[in-house]
Amino acid sequence: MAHDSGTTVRDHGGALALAALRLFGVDTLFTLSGGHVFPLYDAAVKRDPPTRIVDVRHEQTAAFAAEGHARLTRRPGLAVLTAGPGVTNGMSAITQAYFNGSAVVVLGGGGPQARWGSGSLQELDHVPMLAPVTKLARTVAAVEDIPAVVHEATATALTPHRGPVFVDLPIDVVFAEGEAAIPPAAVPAAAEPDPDQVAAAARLVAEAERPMLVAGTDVWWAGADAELMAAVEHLRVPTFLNGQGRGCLPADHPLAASRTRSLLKTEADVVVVAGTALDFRLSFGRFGSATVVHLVDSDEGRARHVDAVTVAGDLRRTLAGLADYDGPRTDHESWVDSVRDLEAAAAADEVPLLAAAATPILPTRIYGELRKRLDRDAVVVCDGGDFVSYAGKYVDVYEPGCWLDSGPYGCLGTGMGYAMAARLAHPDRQVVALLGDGAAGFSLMDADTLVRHQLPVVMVVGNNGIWGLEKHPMQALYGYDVAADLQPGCRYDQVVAAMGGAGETVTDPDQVGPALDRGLASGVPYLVNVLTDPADVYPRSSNLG
Ligand SMILES: Cc1ncc(C[n+]2csc(CCOP(=O)(O)OP(=O)(O)O)c2C)c(N)n1
Ligand SMILES: [Mg+2]
Repeated sequence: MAHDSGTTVRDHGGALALAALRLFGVDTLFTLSGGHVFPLYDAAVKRDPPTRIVDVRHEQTAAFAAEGHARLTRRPGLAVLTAGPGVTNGMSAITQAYFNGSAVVVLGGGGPQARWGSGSLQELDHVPMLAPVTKLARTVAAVEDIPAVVHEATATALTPHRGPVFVDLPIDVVFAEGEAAIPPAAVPAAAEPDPDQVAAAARLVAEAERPMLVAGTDVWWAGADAELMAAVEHLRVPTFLNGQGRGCLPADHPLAASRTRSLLKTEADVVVVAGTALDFRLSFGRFGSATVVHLVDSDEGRARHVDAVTVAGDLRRTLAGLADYDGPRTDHESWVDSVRDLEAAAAADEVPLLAAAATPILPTRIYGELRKRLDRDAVVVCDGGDFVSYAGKYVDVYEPGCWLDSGPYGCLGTGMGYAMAARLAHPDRQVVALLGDGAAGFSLMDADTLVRHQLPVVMVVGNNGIWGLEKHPMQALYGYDVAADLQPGCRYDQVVAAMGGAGETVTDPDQVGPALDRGLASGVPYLVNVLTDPADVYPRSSNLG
């Protein structure tokens, strides 16, 4: 039975919840089994159209997968977590979604309302824990209220500034039957930016001598990639991309920059930051003496710690306004040319590192081989420390929605969740998950989920046998390190093979490329375990994330 918007439905709570979500385009749920949430499974299987159930091995993977799915499809990602430990296991991933502004809906099972306080199995009041890391956290008290609450929560998740929401469904509420209307899926529009402020921001950029722009995650969520390109082409601004902004301007666009970040602090006189926070990744919004223009998707995005010329509202309209600017302007061509020359020189300097023949293998060699093999629309997932810092530097992104990193919360353990989300969102593309050996340990058991659900991805482990991003700094600070070593040469490929996938260990730099080829051609979850040099330290400078 299909549930149409506006129709009144009589059904159990699970069916009422999924009916409300279906109208927002939710067709997949990520979960790990628990009796408290059985009605949601029943609805997923028996109501029409069915909702795909991806059952994982740890709830953090379910919540990371829901976030990854949301970030790649720009539809709400759905995680269904059972009461108590199911919900608490999802907390880090939900928090990461909060920091990333990702539209994730978490439906939690809950202990029975009728016996609340008597010590039921897995009874925990989730809402006070979830409230600080969600846009909305609510317990539904009556089955008839489920569609309205789920609808309000989903619309809230999708409203800029986006973020996760949590709806608690007590077991006696979700198993009950009730009658309720399914509200139509109307997502409130983003606020209109003030046209005078948009014009003033455009003029600042147009009249600058050496403007630069950084575009981030919310540009992609706003669907504003075309407007971004039009704006920077019209105003002639060298542009960096970070987070989910990567690919909104193709890496080989003449105005795309990635290797000259230090110019933001040393040369730029106006820095425009669009759709991302002025956080540690952007030196807290301080760029030498440059005037900072901050384009944010909502009032909550206004930075309080730094003075910036801020325009709040729909980023599509704001960027379209920049593209329409027709006032006075300064010629930027020599500036654009000088940035392009510096970018080309920096890229030329990288060539020997990308081809390095050293043994143990340098991480840069892995990226050199990967760059030759990645399609323009490949989806790349990053989970780790130093190893994936190189990805930020050397993986060029050509299309929007092709990149999943952890974002400013920096939680390790995303790998398998993000990888399965990528494969589900893009069944026909290359999906490559780059994993530190430490990071891999958080989620590798969920390679089993990739196998069971036939979700082939290539995993590449930069296996330096250490928690490199912690070991090297501890050495630098204390002259010794502790709690920073892993098993050298550990056979993570055999872990995946044991679960029904495949893989291999690589120690010869000339075998990295052929191993990647075998992985990409295998059609199964395939782990390329590359033993890398533990002495290699990522050269840390300004980090745009
Ligand atoms: C859940 C979580 N625990 C701990 C950390 C702290 N941390 C950040 S990077 C890092 C080391 C990662 O090691 P690995 O994945 O092996 O990558 P490498 O730096 O060795 O390339 C650690 C432990 C974190 N960010 N998230
Ligand atoms: Mg490591």
